[in-house]
Order: sequence, then C-alpha cells, then structure tokens
Amino acid sequence: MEELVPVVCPWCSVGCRLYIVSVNGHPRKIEWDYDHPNTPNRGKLCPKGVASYQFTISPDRLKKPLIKRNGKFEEVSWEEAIRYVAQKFKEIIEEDGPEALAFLGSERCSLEDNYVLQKLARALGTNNVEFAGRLCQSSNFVARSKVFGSPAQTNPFDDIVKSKVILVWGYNPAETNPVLFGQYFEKALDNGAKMIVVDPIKTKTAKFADIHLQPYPGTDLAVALAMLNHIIKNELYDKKFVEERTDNFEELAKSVEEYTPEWAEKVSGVPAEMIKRAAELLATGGNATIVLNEGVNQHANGTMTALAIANLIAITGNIGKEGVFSGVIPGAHCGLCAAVPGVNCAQLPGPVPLNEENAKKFSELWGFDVPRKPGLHYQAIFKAMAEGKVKGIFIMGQNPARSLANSSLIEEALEKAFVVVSDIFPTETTKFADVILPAASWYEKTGTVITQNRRVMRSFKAIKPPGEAKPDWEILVMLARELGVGEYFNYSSVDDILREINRAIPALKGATPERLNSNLEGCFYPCPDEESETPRLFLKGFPTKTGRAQLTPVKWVQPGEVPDEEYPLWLTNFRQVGHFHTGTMSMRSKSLIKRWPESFLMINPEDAKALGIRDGDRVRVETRRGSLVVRAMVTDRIRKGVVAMPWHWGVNFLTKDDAIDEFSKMPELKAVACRVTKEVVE
Ligand SMILES: Nc1nc2c(c(=O)[nH]1)N[C@H]1C(S)=C(S)[C@@H](COP(=O)(O)OP(=O)(O)OC[C@H]3O[C@@H](n4cnc5c(=O)[nH]c(N)nc54)[C@H](O)[C@@H]3O)O[C@H]1N2
Ligand SMILES: Nc1nc2c(c(=O)[nH]1)N[C@H]1C(S)=C(S)[C@@H](COP(=O)(O)OP(=O)(O)OC[C@H]3O[C@@H](n4cnc5c(=O)[nH]c(N)nc54)[C@H](O)[C@@H]3O)O[C@H]1N2
Ligand code: SF4
Ligand SMILES: [Mo]
Repeated sequence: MEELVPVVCPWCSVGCRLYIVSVNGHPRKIEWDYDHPNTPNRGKLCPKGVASYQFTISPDRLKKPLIKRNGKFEEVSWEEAIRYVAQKFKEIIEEDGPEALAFLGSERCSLEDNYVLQKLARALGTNNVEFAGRLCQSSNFVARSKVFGSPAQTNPFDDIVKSKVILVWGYNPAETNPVLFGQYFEKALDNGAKMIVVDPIKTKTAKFADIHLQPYPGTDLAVALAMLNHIIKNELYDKKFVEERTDNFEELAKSVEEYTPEWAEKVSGVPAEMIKRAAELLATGGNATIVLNEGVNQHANGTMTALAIANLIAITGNIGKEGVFSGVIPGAHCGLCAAVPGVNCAQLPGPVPLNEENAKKFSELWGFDVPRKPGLHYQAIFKAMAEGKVKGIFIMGQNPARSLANSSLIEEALEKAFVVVSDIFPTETTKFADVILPAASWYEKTGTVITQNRRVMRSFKAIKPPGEAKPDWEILVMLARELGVGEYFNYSSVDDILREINRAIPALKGATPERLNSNLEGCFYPCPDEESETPRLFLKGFPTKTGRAQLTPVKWVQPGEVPDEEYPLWLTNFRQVGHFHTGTMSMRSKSLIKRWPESFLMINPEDAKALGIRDGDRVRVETRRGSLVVRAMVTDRIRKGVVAMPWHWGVNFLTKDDAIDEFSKMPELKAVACRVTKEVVE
C-alpha cells in the first residue's frame, strides 16, 4: 500500500515540512510540501532535507538489543536487556545513591521522548539530566534570559525579510540553516537590506556581506564592546527606546568607555575603521535582524559576548516590534523539544528554574518527590564519571565520545561507568556501552517538534522501524516499569504524553494532540489555549522584574587558550552543509558522503608558505590534547593566523575540556591554540 505521510525534517531546527512516500512501510521517495504555506519552508528543502531518509535504510541500523559480555556484544530480547539495565541501576542507587546516575536527552528525539526521559531521572531521584543544548545555545540562553527575561526567538521569519540591516555573528546559515537563509535572508538582501558578517572565515554567508569582520577566534567580545563604545560615544543609539524600555543605560555607557575600536583592533585583528562602519550601519541603517550562533556561543567567554550583543540589540531598539528579529537558534530539529521539557540539571519543564516552588509544583503533578539538589552540567557529568562518582549513565541519542570537548578524556570516563545507549546506529559512544538499545528513528515514530521559530508541529510515523527497534519513549516506559516507578509512566501513546505536557507546561497548554494532528502548520509557542498562539514577543514589555530590558555591563575576558610560541596558530571549526555533527547519520547517507567525503584544514596562503605546505598536502594539526592528520586546503577565505576544519571528523580530540564558561557551563569548543606541520610520507 502506498502512503503519503507528512513529516518534519530530522536535521536542523528550521523545521521544514515534507512528505515521505512509502510502500508497505518502506520509504520510496520524498515529496515537497507546497500544501502548507505557513510552514517555515513553504515547500523548499536543502540537500540534507532531500537526502532525508537515506540513513534510515542503511544496513548498519541497530535492530536488536545488545548486551556486552566478555567484551563482545550479544543479541538479547528486550525483556532481558531492560531487566539487566534496571538491575544495574538499582544496585548503583542502593550503593551510591541516585546521584551516581545520569541521563542524557537528545535534540534528535521528540518532545515526548525528552519529557519522559527527564521525568524518569527525577522519579529515580537525580537531576543529573542534560543534553547537547549545553554545548550549543547555553551562552546566548543565559545572556538573553538576563537582558530580555527570555531567550526565545522574538519574531516570525517573515520579519527578517522586512529588515533593512542583517548582522550575522559567528553563524553561517547558508550552510547550517540553508532554507532559512535562502527563503528569508536572501529575500531581505534582494529587497535592499545590507548585511554585516562577523566570522574569521569568508563563508558562504559572508560572500553576501557588505561588511565582513574577521576576528581571531574568541575575540568577538572586543569587537562587540567597541561597537557599543562607538554607538554610545557618538550618540547613535535609539534614545526613545533606551529611555522607555531599558534600565541601566548609564552604567553600560560608563563600562564601555575604555573599549575603543582602536583597542579592539589590537585584540581582535579587525581594523578599527571597519568596526566603526559596522557600528554605524547597525545603529542608523533601519530595522535589524541580529543573530549569533556557535562562533559566539562556544567559547569560555561566550556568555559575555552574547551579553554584549544583547546590549547592542537593546540600545539600537531592534526588539519588541515588527520587522526585527533575534533570539537563540536551537541547533538540531528537536533542540527546543529537549530544552522546553527541562532536560537540564537546573531546570524543570517550562523551562522553569529548579527551585523549591517549582519542585513542589511538579511533585504534586507527578506524584513523587522531585529532587531539589541541582544536578551536574554536561561536561561535569563526565568529569564525575572519570572520578568514579557517576557510576551509571543512560544516553539517549547523543554521541558524547565525539561531541564533548577532549574526546580522549571522555572515552576514559565512559570506560569506567555502566553505560546504556539508545541509538539508531553503532557510534563511537556505543563502543563503550554495556547495553545498546535499538531506537526507532524520527521517521519511524510520531512525535512533536518545536522549531527554532517556536512553531509546534507534529511529524507522523511514515516508515516501519527495522528489526525490533522501538520509539525512545516506549523504551523509557519499559525501563521505568522494571525500575518500580511504572505507576508514574502510564502512557500507551504519544498523545497520552502530550496531554500530560499540556498540563505540565502552561505555554504548551494549547498545543493539544487534537490541534496538532489536524493542523499541520501547528502553532507558535507560547500557545496557552487551543485558540491562541504568539508569533511576536515583547511587543509591550519584557518578562523581567521591571518589564524593561536589563542592560548589563560586561568586561573584556580572554578566551580559554590563546596561541603562544609552542602552539602559534588559532584553530577553530565549523559545519558543512552536507554533514551533521558527528556524522552518524549524514555519513551513512549516500548522496551526502559522496559529495562531502572527508575532513580538511583551511589555511591562509601566507601561513601555508611559511610552513612549506601546499594545497592538498597531508598535514598534522596538533594541540595540547591530541593530533589529527588531514588534507590542507590553502585558501585566502581564512584570515592569516587562523586555521579551521569541519568538526564532523573527530575535532574534539583537539579541544580543551577545562576552559568552561562560568555562567553557561559551555566548554571552549571553538578556539584552541595549535601547530601545523607537513606530514612526511615515507
Ligand atoms: N549542515 C549542518 N547544519 C547544521 C548542523 C550541522 O551539523 N550540519 N548542526 C545544527 C546545530 S546543532 C547547530 S548548533 C547549528 C550551528 O550553526 P552555526 O553556528 O552556523 O555553525 P558553525 O559552522 O559551527 O559555526 C558558525 C561559524 O562560526 C565561525 N566561527 C568559528 N569560530 C569563531 C569565532 O571565534 N568568532 C566568530 N565570529 N566566528 C567563529 C565558523 O567559521 C562558522 O562559519 O547548525 C545546525 N545546522
Ligand atoms: N568542537 C565542536 N564540538 C561540538 C560542536 C562544535 O561546533 N564544535 N557543536 C556542539 C553542538 S552545537 C551540538 S548540538 C553537539 C551535538 O552533539 P550530539 O548530539 O552528541 O551529536 P550527534 O552526532 O547529533 O549525536 C546524536 C546521536 O543521536 C542518534 N539518533 C538520531 N536519531 C535518534 C533517535 O530518534 N533516537 C535515538 N535514541 N538516537 C537517535 C544519532 O545516531 C547520533 O548518534 O555537539 C557539540 N560539539
Ligand atoms: S534547512 Fe534544515 S530543516 Fe530544512 S531541509 Fe535543510 S536540514 Fe532540513
Ligand atoms: Mo547545536
């Protein structure tokens, strides 16, 4: 039987809709969805969207539960696997308490899967529950929560097209959110908008820029402080907005007096004149879209830079009205599906802070006592594991052996604990597992997604899972029952879970199964009842104590590691349009791996010449943690003094685990000091 099933793309968070055409549960092709003009993509897809389901039919899919015995994985029944995990977890709880357990949720799994995961952790008594959002948006999340009272994206994508200026900071949407870039950013440029890009690399996005600033990695804070300085000193800020809708302007103005563009030039390598031009365009060019992403977030000073940029947004009055745009950009398609239900060591579903009042509320709703003590953040869970303090971990849809900083250290930690992984493929992390549980992939289950633009939508089961693979929420419910907490997990469908979420999270009260199943365009979160939704935020005020934006003075801080004589070059990393994260799925998608086959190192012609390196040479890239050998790409698209590689192929063997942002707990994933040598082939 041929079916046409509406789904949401399983890669980035733009939330593109498409159809899968399947015959008897097997995928045959995709169809573009032009039927729903209010969805973010309006029918369009990028190369990953087009390659959508290729990974689902890979022969490598996990099909049966596996238990490691004498160093070898053996196929077992679901009953045996779940019983074994439950028994081990019970032993750990009895001997060391529930805090010796940790749970990882996933931005590749649905709202329902993630809600159940965090609830299970809490039912067992631990708040050690995290996901890759910590490595992704945490810095901007903290900064915007402080300044605007909420991290959320403020306006619908259509407002980008109405902007006159676009500032893109440490973000390459032409590769990482291609449909967003093509459908909205490029249309704004076609309408005459001017674009400023801040990136050490001349990326696909930067090719469209009117002004391109190329700082050394991790020195963006200096550039942002100098822009604040120039705008305030020359009184180019929005006086009415500052007067009516912000607090602390005088303190902010005083705090940036010392950070002149000339000072910033010395720190960041960006000419003072260009910083001034960018500041003037931003302040006087009209309504602006101001977006930042991993080039800002993933630094030990990431929160500080994100705060400085939030101050820039506020003093130029580019928030709380139509025709502007800013906010956190959740990474993978379900980033918000893990953040909103509180897959976080210090937040409960909402997300709301883990405090006495909220813990009490959820204890009443759930019927068990929610643990009060905050858990460990992502990188700290692995540190505690290496120290023997976290003894068991349930990893749902994460590949920390490659996605966290300093992979060697993470592998050592995984070696020590009882590790359970639910995934759709064998990964670098499953190598260290004691039990592997085969999960149904995104197209093999029905689930709710919240896109980066806060649109809540349903994706439907389009194909049959392979072998005995099951949706994650079902796996978790089986485990909960075996652990003796089944009474709190009385769900027989995703709709049951969503109905509980409707009760648990007021902003999702109106996103009911009935509404989402019948209306494929979904609704903008917050949707407090079935009739309402919220496309624009902060039109009247900010959810801060005074209702006004809280301008926040920031001081210059260095990134975690800077070049020196031994390691003289800056190394950073980026994404390619054809690959996703650690590549477990994209490297098993035929059309993607064919076109984007391997890693490489971008190096400026001057640096290459000084090191005797020619285009195509094999080179060794070495940091204080480890080294990788890749092909050199000699190109003036990267600035002198900086080298860069895609992070999909093991870059975290080179990154630093102990430079962590004080406020967001983000490890320094983007900037490290390195040396590069030509690899001599014998
Ligand atoms: N194709 C593809 N798309 C994706 C993903 C993917 O893996 N592949 N992942 C998704 C996820 S989870 C996320 S979070 C987003 C991330 O989306 P992006 O933030 O766009 O991703 P990156 O390419 O990692 O980083 C953006 C840019 O930061 C620059 N950069 C590096 N260091 C610095 C610095 O110190 N300062 C500045 N100003 N720039 C710097 C890089 O050169 C790069 O161009 O993409 C999402 N979309
Ligand atoms: N150096 C450096 N490090 C980085 C970054 C960087 O830019 N530079 N970026 C960071 C960012 S922004 C992010 S978001 C993280 C991402 O870090 P991770 O989330 O750990 O990376 P993924 O490769 O997406 O791992 C997701 C896993 O989920 C599996 N999976 C997919 N679908 C399902 C499903 O339905 N169920 C289950 N159970 N499993 C599933 C996939 O096969 C894969 O193994 O990495 C971070 N690490
Ligand atoms: S832009 Fe993102 S959501 Fe849209 S098709 Fe590409 S990967 Fe999928
Ligand atoms: Mo991310």
